[in-house]
Amino acid sequence: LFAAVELAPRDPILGLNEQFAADTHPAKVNLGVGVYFDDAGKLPLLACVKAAEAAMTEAAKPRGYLPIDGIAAYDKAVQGLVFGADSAVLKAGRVATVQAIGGTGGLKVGADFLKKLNPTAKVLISDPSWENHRALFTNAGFEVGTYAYYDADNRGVKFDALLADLDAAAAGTVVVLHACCHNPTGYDITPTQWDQVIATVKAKGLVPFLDMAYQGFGDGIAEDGAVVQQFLANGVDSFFVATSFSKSFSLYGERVGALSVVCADADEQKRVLSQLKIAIRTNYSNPPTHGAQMVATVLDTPALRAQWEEELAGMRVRIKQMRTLLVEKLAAAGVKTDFSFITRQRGMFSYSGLSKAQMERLRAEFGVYGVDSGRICVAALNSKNIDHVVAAIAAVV
Ligand code: PLP
Ligand code: TYF
Repeated sequence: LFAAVELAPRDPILGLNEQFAADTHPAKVNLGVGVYFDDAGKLPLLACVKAAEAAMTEAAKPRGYLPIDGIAAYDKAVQGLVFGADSAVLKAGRVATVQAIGGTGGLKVGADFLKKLNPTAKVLISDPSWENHRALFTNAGFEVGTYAYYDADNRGVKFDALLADLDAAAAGTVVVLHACCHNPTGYDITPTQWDQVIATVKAKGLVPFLDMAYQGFGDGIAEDGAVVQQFLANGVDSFFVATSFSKSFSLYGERVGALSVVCADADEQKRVLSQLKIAIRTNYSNPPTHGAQMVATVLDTPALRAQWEEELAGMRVRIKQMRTLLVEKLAAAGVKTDFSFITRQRGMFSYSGLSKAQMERLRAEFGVYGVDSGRICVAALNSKNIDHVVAAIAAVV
């Protein structure tokens, strides 16, 4: 039966983890996968999560099936975070939100729903984007193209080309947009540029699908979510938002995410929600309890929520410190290339501008693991490993 099955390529990012684990270099550093580590190099277990979990254990509940769209309090908390608790679209009952298996699950439920709704639509993702965007939408049956994004020469976003590509897209095209902290480049567009994107989306009848996997890692929870407010303020009456708490709650393995679909009115919302539930039911029936219950508990308990905001701010600030330190130490090491662009990038990643050959040397000679594209996870740098990383980069540039 399986004689003709071909060996699939490894995920270019997750595959690096295996290679890293097998590396015997004494000072090896994993800057490959997008995971936040604290200054001790440890994956944090947030105190707010620990407290929520302890409370849940104390009041241990039996584990029945959840509703198809998940825990109601969780969905409501997600809506508050993404749209603002007092948002007019929420009051009008215009948003359908479902709990999902990570941000990836939110994207997939949205993709399946969109495919049924408009089978001939195309999908555009940024060039480059998170590789799974292409794979996931392709697997859902879409033809996936790209819109211009990274400007290697000027270290930023090719904004005119981006706008031209959106302008040339057919009506109904699904446009996947990184709400903040663009993965992999680290370059975001400005609020003024968002206004232009929104105007084009409206004029051309495109379908915006915001992927918000890093809310709170750019400038703050509300600041990073401001793009959603901009879509609403500009009267975009239908769009998608995928939410992930993998990073912001350091709950990678619990698979906590959501999909929210903004609809034109409450009647549309009911019909859309019913279709999202079909997509969920035919994929995995209903979501798991534990992670979402922890997140709902944190978001709904004022003291825990305050603690979460503080802990998230701590991660955000530490990443920014590592960016500054990396730039300073590279200059101090005598590196002539100007790496100051690293402090203009946001979120977990930096497109370092290093070539595939240089990334391979970093790995082979120094045990420093980044992605072949030159992407490094700044959130995995710390005060102990940064000197080794700097020495390695200095040696290969
Ligand atoms: N979208 C982007 C841009 C990401 O970087 C990630 C990272 O994992 C995801 C979605 C998926 O998030 P999750 O791990 O919650 O599925
Ligand atoms: O880009 C990253 O590193 C994270 C983690 O198939 C990730 O988003 C990477 C690859 C993948 C799933 C998650």
